[in-house]
Amino acid sequence: MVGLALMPESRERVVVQQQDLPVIDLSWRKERVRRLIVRACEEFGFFKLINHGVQKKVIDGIDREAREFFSLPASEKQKAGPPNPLGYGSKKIGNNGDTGELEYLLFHTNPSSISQRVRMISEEDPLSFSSVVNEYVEAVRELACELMEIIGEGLGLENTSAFSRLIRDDESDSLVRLNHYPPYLRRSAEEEEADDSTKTKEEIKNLRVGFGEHTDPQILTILRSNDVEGLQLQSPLDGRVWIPVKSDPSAFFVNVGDALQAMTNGRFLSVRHRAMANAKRSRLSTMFFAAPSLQTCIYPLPEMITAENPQRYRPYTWAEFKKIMYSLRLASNRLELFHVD
Ligand code: GA4
Repeated sequence: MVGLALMPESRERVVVQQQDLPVIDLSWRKERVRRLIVRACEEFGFFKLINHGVQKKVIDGIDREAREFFSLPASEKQKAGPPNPLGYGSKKIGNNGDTGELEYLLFHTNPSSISQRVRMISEEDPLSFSSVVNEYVEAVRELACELMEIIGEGLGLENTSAFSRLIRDDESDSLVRLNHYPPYLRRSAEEEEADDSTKTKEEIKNLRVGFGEHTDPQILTILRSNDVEGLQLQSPLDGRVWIPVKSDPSAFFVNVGDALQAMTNGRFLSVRHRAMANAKRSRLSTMFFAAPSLQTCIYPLPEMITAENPQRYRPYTWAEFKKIMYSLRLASNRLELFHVD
C-alpha cells in the first residue's frame, strides 16, 4: 500500500511511507525470476536487482572515476562539453529549455566514442577513464541482455535471442550517463557564505529537483547510485504520488523504457520518474540506456496483440523516435504520438 498524507501548506499529496517496490534476486530459481520480473514490469515498470553478478571492482572503478571527474575544476570538465547531445553538461538538459540541478557526462557506448570523448578532457591519462567506463558498459550490457532473455522467456516469445540481440548488436545506440547532483544547500563556496534560510520555500523546492520527471525512451535502463537517495517513481495508481526509492549501492535498479512498452503493446509500463538532489550530500548515479540500432523497427510483438488488447502503437524506427524525442520537452509523453486509435 502507498502511504499518503495531505500536506497542509500545499494541499499536495505526498508519499510519507516507502512503498514495497519489487526486488528480484537473480540467484532465485529461473522460473520464479521470470515470473516476478514480468509482473514487476507490468505493475511498476521497475524493479531492484540483487545478486546481479557484476563484479564489485568494476563498479568501484567507475565510481572512483566519476568522483574524480566531477571534482575537477569547471574549466577542465567543460572541455568535454557542451553536450550535443553527448559530452559534459551542466544544468542544461536536451535542446528545448529543460534544466536540472546536476552535471553529467553522456557517452555513446561504443568504445571508440568513449575514448574520443575522454581525450577531450585529459590527454594525460585517457586510458584509465575510458577502459574503466568500457569495462562497466560491457558488464552492464551483458546484464541487460540476460534480462532481455528472461523477459522474452517470461512473455513466452518464440525467439528470445532476437530480443536480446537488439541490445547486443554492434550498431546498438545504447548510452551511458554519469550524473552528479551537488547538495542543494551550500552548493558552492560563494553560496556557503550565504544563509540558506534566506531562500524561499519555492526556491528550495525547485533546487531539489535534480532531473525532472520523464520516461526513458529506450528499451531498458539499468541504474546504480551511491548511498544518497533521490530516485522517485510516479505511482502507477495515482499520478500525484511520487514513490521514493531507497538507495542501495550494491544493487541495480531496472526500469522499462518507451520502446519496451511499445514492443509489449502496453503490457509493460515505461515508468515516469525523476531524481531529487539531497540537501547536504552529493548524489552520484550511473545509467546504462539499452537501445537498439538506429534502423531497428520497433513494433508491438504479434504475441502481445490479442482481441482484448488490439495493436496500440504503430511501428517506428529508433531513428524516427529519436528525432521526435529531441524536438520535445523532457516531460513530454512521446510514445503517445505513436498511438493508433
Ligand atoms: C531522458 C533519458 C536519458 O537521460 C537521455 C535524455 C536526453 C538527454 O539528456 O539528452 C533527453 C531525454 C532523455 C528525453 C527527451 C530529450 C532527450 C533530454 C531531452 C529533453 C539521455 C535520453 O535518451 O532521453
